Amino acid sequence: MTRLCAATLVQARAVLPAYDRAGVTPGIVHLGLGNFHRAHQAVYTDDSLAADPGWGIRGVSLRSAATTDALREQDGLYTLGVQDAAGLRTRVIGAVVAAISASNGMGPVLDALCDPATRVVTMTLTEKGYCRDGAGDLDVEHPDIRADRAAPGTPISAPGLLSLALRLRRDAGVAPFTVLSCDNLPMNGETTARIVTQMAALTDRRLAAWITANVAFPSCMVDRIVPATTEADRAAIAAATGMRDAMPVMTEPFSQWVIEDVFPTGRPLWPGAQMVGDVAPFETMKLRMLNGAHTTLACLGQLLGLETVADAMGDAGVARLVGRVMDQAAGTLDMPGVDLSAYAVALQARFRNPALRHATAQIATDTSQKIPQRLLAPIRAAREQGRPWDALAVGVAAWVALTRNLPAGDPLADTLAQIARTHPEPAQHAGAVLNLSQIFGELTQADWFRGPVSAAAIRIATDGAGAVLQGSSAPRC
Ligand code: CS2
Repeated sequence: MTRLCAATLVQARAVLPAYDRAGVTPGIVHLGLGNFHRAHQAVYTDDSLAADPGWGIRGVSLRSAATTDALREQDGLYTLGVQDAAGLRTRVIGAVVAAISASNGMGPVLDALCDPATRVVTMTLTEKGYCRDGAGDLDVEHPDIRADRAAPGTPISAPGLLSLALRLRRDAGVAPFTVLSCDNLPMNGETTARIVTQMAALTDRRLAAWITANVAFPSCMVDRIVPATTEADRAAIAAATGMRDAMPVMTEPFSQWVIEDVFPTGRPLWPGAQMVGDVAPFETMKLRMLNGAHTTLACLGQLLGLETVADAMGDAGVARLVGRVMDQAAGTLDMPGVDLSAYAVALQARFRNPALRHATAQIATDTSQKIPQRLLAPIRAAREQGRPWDALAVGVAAWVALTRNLPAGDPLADTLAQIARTHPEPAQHAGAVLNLSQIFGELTQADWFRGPVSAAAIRIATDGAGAVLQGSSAPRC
């Protein structure tokens, strides 16, 4: 079967780029060339290129070369498969004009970042890529940050790379780029600004001040469900398009991007994105209602042996709890004019999408990094407002129970494995996990929180996750 690439593009049975790719020039560098970026920001950018071809994306993989190697063989082209009960729609995305891996050295990455044509740097690093400590500041003891402090000219962390690129641009008299974090972090713009300036300050205080004065870090809320691609997905794309594509991405019809419109160096049109003055309410809504429910459902799904989100939603007890998580999260929000019940109904329909095989194991990855913004923040808010939070507590308890057998990969995996080894008894285990201040902060000392969460975790460990899914046996808060 013919491989998708520039020369064969016209043969693909799919919607093709609506612009002449030869005329596209790079304007964006994206750090973290994973599936999410390719199904989200790259699609909005693809929609912009007919009107303004100056915003091609140079995509960077910071860790592995597998994605960039495969994309280079396809001249950056890949198929987007949009799936729901109605079937599969395919479209070839042409916005990625170069694919660069950092695994063979940062030179080419720095060249792209320092190119004056690069006016916007977007990133999807996942939560752990920001190297934050429990308070949300740069973790100066993080192994990557320690390495970058010792050798700032050859960074391996994203904060180190951005801080060096901004220094090189300042020294060369080139205007800085705008930095747009597209990760599921609260105040992702502010968070990125903080870690990058703190990184700069470790070696050059004047650079930190220059960044604060000159670099824009808008926040944004991103939303689209994008499962990891499977062999079956590749086969389905090949059957639909008639082309072999090593790098297709499957997703849902829904897509949302809410962006704080602060781009002193310009930006693509990004049709369909919502440009706003303050992203925070959208971000909080999505983190608590969608991602909080996702994390709860993923941990329960893992405990119950339910492989995908749709499978988990097919379990009446899990589905009921997911609805209650969304209700309780919604109760903590202040969103005048937004119908949060309708939002919850729409989210549950998206979770039930029978065509998407979104693995609960995928969402359960790195949960230690996700729990604070997704579940602890709404628990704190609900408690302050005197609202119920027992369903939110089940999500935390499910994770605590899950860490008794956590697969490797979580940044806290070693610590959690040691706790599981040294505290085999469920009550002691829950107590020791809830002592982790880098996750739970002041909640480590709060009996009102520890009591119900450890009761539910003990129940799960002794009687199984099904035991906390009956409404009456959920912890009383
Ligand atoms: C998920 C998100 O993997 C996860 O943690 O909760 O990737 C989720 O699918 C997206 O945020 C949806 O926009």
